[in-house]
Amino acid sequence: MARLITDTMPRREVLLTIGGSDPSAGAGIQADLKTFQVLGVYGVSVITSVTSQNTSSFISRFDLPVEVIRSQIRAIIDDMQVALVKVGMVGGSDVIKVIAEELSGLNTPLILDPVIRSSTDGALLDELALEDLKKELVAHSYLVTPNIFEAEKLTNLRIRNIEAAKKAAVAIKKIGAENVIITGGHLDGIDLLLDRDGEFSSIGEGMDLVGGDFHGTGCTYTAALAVNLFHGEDLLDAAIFAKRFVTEAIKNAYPVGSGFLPINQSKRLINAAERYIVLEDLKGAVAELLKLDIATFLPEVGSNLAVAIPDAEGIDDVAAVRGRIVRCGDAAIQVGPIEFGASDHIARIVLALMRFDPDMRACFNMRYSEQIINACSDIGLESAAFEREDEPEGVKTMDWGVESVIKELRTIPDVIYDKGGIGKEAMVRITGRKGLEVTSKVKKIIEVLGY
Ligand code: PXL
Repeated sequence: MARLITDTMPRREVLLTIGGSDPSAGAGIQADLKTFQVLGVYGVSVITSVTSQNTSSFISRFDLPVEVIRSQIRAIIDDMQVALVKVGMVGGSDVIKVIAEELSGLNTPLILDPVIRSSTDGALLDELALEDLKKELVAHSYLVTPNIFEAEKLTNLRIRNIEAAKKAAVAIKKIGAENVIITGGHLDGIDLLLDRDGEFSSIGEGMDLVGGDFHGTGCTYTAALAVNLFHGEDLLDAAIFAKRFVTEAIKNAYPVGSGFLPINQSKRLINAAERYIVLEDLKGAVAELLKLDIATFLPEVGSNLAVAIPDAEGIDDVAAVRGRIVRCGDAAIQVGPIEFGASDHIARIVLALMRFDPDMRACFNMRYSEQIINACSDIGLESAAFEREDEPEGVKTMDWGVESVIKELRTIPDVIYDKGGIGKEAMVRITGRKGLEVTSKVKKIIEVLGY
């Protein structure tokens, strides 16, 4: 029977983000919640302001009545154990004061991302509220994470080099923040940390950093950092992690909207899940194949079943049987384990299929015989052939033959074969969307042939 959640079960702590809503979901509390979720913590949110913005422009801002903000905060803290609070967009002084009041009794570390303008240049903080932000929030923060522009506003200093960034960090610490990170600090994307002991560290040197304008980098950075502090990392390690995380999210930014691309916090997790799903499919499919009486259908060079993840870029994104499936007497045996990068030939065919139809991610090769091709037509599988003789010099047979067939047909047939050439074994290739789809085609073919 399923285990019941009882009153005695210990409850976990949550992370609270207080900030503005971004309907385009690139920044603000949407970015924070995505980051918390993908990094495995339960995030809760209190909305201070409803912005109307998208990837290219900031249209308007509607700050919620302070009593609504107060009521949201109380709803959370009356019910949940909040481990850390991240504060982002606050809008104006009234909101700042309510947040400060409500958090004052909590004894929960505050991480402040002192946002002032959006990437599309919308005002996220009233100019008149800057002093209250410093007095009520910066002064009580465990960590403040301004970018250069925000650090300049907080300190009235011009930051054009590392020395100026250091001075600004010291000035922000004087306001009362325990730790300060100026992001993008010395003009070349490197972050500057000034910690509670007065030690400076640079973060990002040697990393493969990416430039350009994106939507949601600041929010995601600070949210990722908060998660790591929550997990007990020390501040420098948490800041290094956050920098790497946001850099990866930038590299995988979503191609949506007409302006600054929203960054993608989940690519790594999705990628890991896709790889797992492919391995599971392939394990099941290879087990099915080995249950069939397949040995006589294996070519001299052996067979492989290869399956790629969606968006595969190279053979390392394609899983297959290491050492192939080969004939040993009357039996077919799997030589090595199922792994990514285990096939070159069949993996290349899969990549060629995917260039034409990204959903066609699997392929298996078997020995050629006329009976096999006839069997395919008997059971309604479409097949098409290419001639090895037509092969231009210096091309990779696998890619060329398969591509030429697809280009001519303008669709991917179930079966692509060739009758071989001098020193080249004739081959049949069965295509499909998944490993199990390919094996079910193979099964039908060999059943028709009486196996
Ligand atoms: O990235 C800062 C930020 C924070 N909060 C909201 C925002 C932005 C930037 O666009 O819209 C709501």
